[in-house]
Amino acid sequence: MSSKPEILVVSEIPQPMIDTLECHFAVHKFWLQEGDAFLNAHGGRIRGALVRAAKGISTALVNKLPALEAVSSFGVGLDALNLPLLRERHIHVSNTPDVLNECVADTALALMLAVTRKICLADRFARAGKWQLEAFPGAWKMSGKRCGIVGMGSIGHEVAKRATAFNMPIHYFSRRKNGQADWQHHDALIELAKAVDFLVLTLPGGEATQHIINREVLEALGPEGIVINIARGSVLDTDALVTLLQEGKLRGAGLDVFEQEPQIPAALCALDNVVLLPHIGSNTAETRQAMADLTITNLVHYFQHGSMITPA
Ligand code: 8YV
Repeated sequence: MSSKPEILVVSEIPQPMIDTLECHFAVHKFWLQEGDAFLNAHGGRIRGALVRAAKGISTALVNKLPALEAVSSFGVGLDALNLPLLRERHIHVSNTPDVLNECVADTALALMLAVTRKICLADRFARAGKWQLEAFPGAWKMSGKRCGIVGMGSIGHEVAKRATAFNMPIHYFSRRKNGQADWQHHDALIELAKAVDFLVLTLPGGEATQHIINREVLEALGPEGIVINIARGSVLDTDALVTLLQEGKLRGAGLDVFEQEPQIPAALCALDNVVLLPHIGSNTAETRQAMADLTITNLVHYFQHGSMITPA
């Protein structure tokens, strides 16, 4: 029997991460196990868990791990964790802040450009040989348009810096007035939506922000407005978004995250004025490596020193 601490990797992660983890821990791959049978046999010895931020760990599973001491999350979002329960049980929790800010912000800008300049449609048009038969329809300019950012955390700041390079005035909504002096802070989401051309969602998911971008906010954005979501599917009322897009009451949307991902509503797929991504905001080799290193280091540090490097 190994003397290494036993940990549970809850959802599938890349094999190189498993290989590194196995240097330090007895690793159980939960996604390959028969849930109850596995938990009956091993649940009482699991001391650490590694989870993917977008999937988290269910309350039911936490409750079946009585020896759990530490949860290390691969990603920055904490909305898929039951933090009150974990805190009540004095379970240490970490995530991977900052290392993914640049790539997630890059993804926001990629979506903004893709929607306004119809990049994906143009690619499909070119590949289908339509160029020889007809001209590609006109698109819209992005540079100089007003960029509204919802949530001015570290990712919001990176989006603002990039949008500034496109000569876009920055407006934002956040609890605190924490942007640069020349960025316009708005106390109300509706006011922000009325003042901008783009609404870029960079706020955390969870109960407090569930459907915060509702029909009223989207209507305030107006028929020339574009919604970009690189946060969580839960922050945006998808039904309202689809209805307004279908009715021509919004110009378009660029979405990296969805309410029921990996499922994407057929009504969204049927629209030409949306660009849809399979939650790839942080998915570059460089950033995923940095996230993997930090996720693993947090667990190793906890079991060596009793604390995590980036506690949540
Ligand atoms: C990742 C994320 O796609 O950091 C987050 O909160 O959602 C993304 O960076 C995901 O966590 C990787 O599993």
